[in-house]
Amino acid sequence: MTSEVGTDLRAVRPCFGLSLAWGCIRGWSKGGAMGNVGDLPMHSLFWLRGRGPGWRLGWLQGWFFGVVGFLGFVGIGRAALAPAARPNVIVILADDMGIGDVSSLNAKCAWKTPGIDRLAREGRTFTDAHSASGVCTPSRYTLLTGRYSWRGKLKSSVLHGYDPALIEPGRLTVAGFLRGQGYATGMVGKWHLGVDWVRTGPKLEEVDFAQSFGGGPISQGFDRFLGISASLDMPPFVFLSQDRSTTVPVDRVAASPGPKMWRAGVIGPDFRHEEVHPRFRREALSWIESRARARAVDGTPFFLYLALASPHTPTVPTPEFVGRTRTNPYGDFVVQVDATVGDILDSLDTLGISRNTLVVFTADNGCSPAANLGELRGFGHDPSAGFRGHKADLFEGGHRVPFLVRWPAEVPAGSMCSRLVGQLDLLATLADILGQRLPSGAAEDSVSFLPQLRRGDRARAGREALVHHSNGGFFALRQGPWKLLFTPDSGGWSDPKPGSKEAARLPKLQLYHLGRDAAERTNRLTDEPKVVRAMTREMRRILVNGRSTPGPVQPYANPGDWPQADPFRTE
Ligand SMILES: [Ca+2]
Repeated sequence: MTSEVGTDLRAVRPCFGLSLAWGCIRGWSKGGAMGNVGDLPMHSLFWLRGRGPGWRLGWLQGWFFGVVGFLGFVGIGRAALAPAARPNVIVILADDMGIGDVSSLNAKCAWKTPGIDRLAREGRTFTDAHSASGVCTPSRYTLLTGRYSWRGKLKSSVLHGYDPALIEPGRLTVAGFLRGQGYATGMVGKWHLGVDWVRTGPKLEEVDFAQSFGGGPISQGFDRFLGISASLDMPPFVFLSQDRSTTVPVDRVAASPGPKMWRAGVIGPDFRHEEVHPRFRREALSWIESRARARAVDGTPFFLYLALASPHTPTVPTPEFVGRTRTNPYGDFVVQVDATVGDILDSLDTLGISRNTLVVFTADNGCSPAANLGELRGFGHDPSAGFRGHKADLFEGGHRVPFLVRWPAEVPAGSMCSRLVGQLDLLATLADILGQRLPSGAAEDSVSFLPQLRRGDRARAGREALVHHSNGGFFALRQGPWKLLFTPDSGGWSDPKPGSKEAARLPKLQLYHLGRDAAERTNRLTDEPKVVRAMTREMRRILVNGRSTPGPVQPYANPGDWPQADPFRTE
């Protein structure tokens, strides 16, 4: 398999080379008669006046082909030699997995993750990388659009399986952008961004599953989709293929208790929760193989967004993984996720496309309490690796996630980066890789981390601030080592919870210096009033401008009832 960089461009380079050679010969043979080539070009037209038409035509042809040939030879040569040209892109997104669940990121991890660790060994590990939210839907919106989810209509919490589409029609997504660049785009897994079902009545489940739906992956830039509408614990329990359900569910399944927790709802005849992860794995491997073979023939690169529904609840590792970690079902399920990462890397090797395939592994938010954190502590395991809090929170455990990138053609193996990056930076980064400018109304909060991919901490350009968002719709701003939480509490599910008596006794804001206090224990609010004022101003600027990157102010959903944003909407 040879589908590496620039193959198609190299094929045309000899044409320009021939043009250059012919132009040189033709131009020199005619120009030589001038006796003084150095007179050109200022005097050339004047000098040509005394010559016959045939001579002039030959002379001009020579220079024309010479110049075109030279520019083509140099330009195409540069493009062909730039390994950044059109890598395949695979983004693997785990669901509810902590930074401490990866053995290369946590010396005390209670299990080994050889698949993800291979990415660390062969690529770059980002240690200060974040999902945009502590929960699924807003995190996924932001990853795909490069725009903070809270600028859209969802101001807190998540969608469910029957909710309408969240991504605005016409908004550029990573998939839409790459498709526009000639990529084949595929998604396998959990969408969780709403679809516009054909409804048969006002009740939640009154959906015509025989009809196609709008607003899903196929409407948002993906050529191919196989997956589920929301989390694996949320009905409807049906597989979706392209823009329709693969079956019409007629049965109902009762709610299941944890750790195999799912809600009651309709279920398709071909749907078993335990078989969802294996099916996503098979589908991803099969699509990668078919696209790799297609690229070898037609040069079309591919983008795969593999949005796993695991290790989120229901915690259903398949029999070969049950008991593997000797911890609990969550640990076994994490190891199954890791094995899938390893299988994908192996398949890239087999297909001969590892070198120019950019692979990202990350998670949509931190570990959930549903993993049974107390039980894991008994095994010496902390899914947040010492950071405070967990899924849903503004604390680091909510959104500081594993983020590893392997791209052998461009990224040094075994490298680290401690600079601040976010999943929302994917779109700007891919545009940067492809040398494209994004429209001003797209990816309003996305900053390229290509400099960090190449140079790590030595890179000059990079993200300077990042907004965090919680399940409760609360905000925090990160800037340099400082993190300002605009709440007295976690903003999510860990203590102190929003609205709790404990929170009511605390200062309204929390300021932490993550460089000295990564565990967010000492509130520096009263010590650093200037930092608090400056960061509050910055948060306001980011909100009211409708964007955080340079460019014209952009519209955003700014309803009257948005109490979490009130401190930033008024002077
Ligand atoms: Ca999640």
